[in-house]
Amino acid sequence: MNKDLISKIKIFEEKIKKAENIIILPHYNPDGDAIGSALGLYNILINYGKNVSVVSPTHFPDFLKWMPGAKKIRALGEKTKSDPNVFTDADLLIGVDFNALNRISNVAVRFSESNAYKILIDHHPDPENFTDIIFSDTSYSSTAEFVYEIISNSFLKEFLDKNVATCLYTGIMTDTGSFNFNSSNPNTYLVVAKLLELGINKDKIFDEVYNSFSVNRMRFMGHVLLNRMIVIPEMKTAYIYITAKDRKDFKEQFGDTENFVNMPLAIKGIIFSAIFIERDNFIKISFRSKGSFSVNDFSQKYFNGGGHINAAGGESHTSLQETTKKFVDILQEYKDELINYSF
Ligand SMILES: [Mn+2]
Repeated sequence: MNKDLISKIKIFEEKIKKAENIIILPHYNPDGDAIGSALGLYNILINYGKNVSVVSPTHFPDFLKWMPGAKKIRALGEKTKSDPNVFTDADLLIGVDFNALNRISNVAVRFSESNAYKILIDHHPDPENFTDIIFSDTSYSSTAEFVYEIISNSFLKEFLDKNVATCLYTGIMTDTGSFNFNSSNPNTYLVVAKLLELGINKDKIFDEVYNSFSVNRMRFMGHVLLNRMIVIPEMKTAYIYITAKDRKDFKEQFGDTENFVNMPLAIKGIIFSAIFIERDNFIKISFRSKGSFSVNDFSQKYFNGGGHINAAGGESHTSLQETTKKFVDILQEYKDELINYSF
């Protein structure tokens, strides 16, 4: 382990020991890695006897609600922008799985104004400097894997148990699409081996996360694949659009459109996929790619977003139709890069 990481872990240990009230924060609309990392830390700090809570800027998906500690998560909403008390009593804030203040939009101001000591643990590229220390390393599959690395090299190691391991495994599993991407680093499997030794039931975790759809969600998916997916084979690209009416017709529940964006990548020859969802005030966008084509760059440049090389988010404030037209027009500029992509 490098010196820098060792010295940061020392600070982490000191701050944990000293803290009287710790709040752990995932990003808004948290995914399995954000909640898994937050609850992994939460459970180990509970085991150590700390006063700790997880505050999520927004709701989190039902398929994560079985996780140990999930019922204790305080999920906020946009209204909390005006709640001055969110972090009042905390003397240590730990952000997980985000690299910029705007990823906790509705509590960003409260977070920066808080006098608490701030730690960030993340694996996204180019983190902003808004905490006292940053654990940032893109070589980890997931923030959960990084959290394991930190706690297993600290005094907290002795408080690792099955609950902690279950949460961290969920983070690694979901951020790698069950070890289909983001998971070429051997360290990921060394960590998974350690988590298995702690007694996790990996088959059950998979079942809880992935086999938990409602009938409506399955029919919604069928509709989307049949009627809302546009394939552009000469660009090795496919995209999906979802209208506000679609969401209403299929009684969309929070999290229902999760993973839709990955589906076109299952088509032979498709290496770039996008989804455009008509939300109440804007178009929510996600991008996925295979190999060398960077959706992080693509989204940063044209759709006010970012993320990782193969997975990124974005947004648009024009109509759904205009947004997809813009997307298709821009694609032309990337023709060579798309056709000559490499794994
Ligand atoms: Mn992550």
